[in-house]
Amino acid sequence: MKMIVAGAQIGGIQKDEPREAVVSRMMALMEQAHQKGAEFVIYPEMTLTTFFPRFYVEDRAAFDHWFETQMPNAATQPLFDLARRLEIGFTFGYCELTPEGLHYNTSITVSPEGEIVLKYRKTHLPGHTEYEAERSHQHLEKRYFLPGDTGFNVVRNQGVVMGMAICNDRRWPEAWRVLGLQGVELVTIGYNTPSQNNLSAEEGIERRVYHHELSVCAGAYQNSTYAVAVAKCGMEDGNHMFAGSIIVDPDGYVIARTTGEGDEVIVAECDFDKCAFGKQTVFNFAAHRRTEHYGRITAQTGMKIEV
Ligand code: ING
Repeated sequence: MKMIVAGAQIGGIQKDEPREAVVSRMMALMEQAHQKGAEFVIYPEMTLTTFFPRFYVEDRAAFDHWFETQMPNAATQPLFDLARRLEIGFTFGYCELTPEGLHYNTSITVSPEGEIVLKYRKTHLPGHTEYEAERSHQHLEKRYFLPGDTGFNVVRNQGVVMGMAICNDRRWPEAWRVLGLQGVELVTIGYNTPSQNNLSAEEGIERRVYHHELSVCAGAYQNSTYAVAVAKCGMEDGNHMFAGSIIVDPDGYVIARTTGEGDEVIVAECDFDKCAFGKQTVFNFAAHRRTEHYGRITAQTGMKIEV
C-alpha cells in the first residue's frame, strides 16, 4: 500500500520559547504536509523545548519544568485537534515525567483518530551524568533521563507496521534489528544532534552528518524498511545542531532531504509493498540468521579483548 509521509523538521527552540509557540509552528508544518498530500507526519526528538541537557543543574528537580506530566495537555491539544480534523497520524518526541516521578526522553505515535497507539522511551542515552569540565559542551542526557523501559515495539497504524527510535538509538544496529524482527515497515526517528564533538574538535560537522546518514541508511537497508529521521536543528541559545532530515527507502536510498536548518517539510510517497522483497530474500531472517552464534550480543555488554 502507498502513503505520502512527511518529515517536519523544526528549527532551534530558544530557552524562553513557550510550548504554545512551538506547537503553533508544528501545526503550520502539519498544514503544509497536508497540502502536499501527507497522511503521516514525523516530528523531532524533544520537539516542545530547547535541548536542555546541554545545561548543568545541581538539583535536577529544577529542570522538571522541561517535562510533560500529561499527554496530550493544554499546550499540545491544538495539535491533536488539528491532526484529527485533517485525518493525519503523527509522531513527536517530548520529555516525560511519570506520575511515579520517573523522567524519560519519550516519543509517541498518534493515529488519525487522535489515539496514542504506541509510546517509546529512549533506550540509548549518550553523554554523561556529571559536569565534565574538559568538554566544550555538556551533554547530560544520562543526568536527566532514565534509560527507556519500553524496548523497541511496533504498531500497525494506518495499515503500516510502524516502530520508533530516538536519536542516539539510530547508531545501534540492535535497535533496528529488534524492530526488523517484528516486520517493521516504517521506522521514525527524531533527533537533536550537536554539530560539534565536545571531546574532539577535529571531528567536524561533515563527519557527524555522514555518520547520521550512514546509520539511518544502513538500518533501513539491513531491515528492509522505510525510515524517516527528522531533526530539531539550527541555533539554540548559541549552540548549533545539524539538520540533515531524511526519508530513506528499504534499499537504503535517501529519497527526500531537507535543504535548510529551519522549520521545513519534506515528503515522499512510500510504497510499503517495497519492504517485502528484502524481507523475503536477502533479509529473510528465518532462512539466513544463525542465532546460535549471536550470544555475545545480549550476554555481553562491553567489549572484552581476551587475545
Ligand atoms: N544526540 C547525539 C546523537 O546520538 C551523539 C549524540 C552525537 C552521539 C554524535 C554520538 C555522536 O545523535 C542525541 N540527542 O542522542
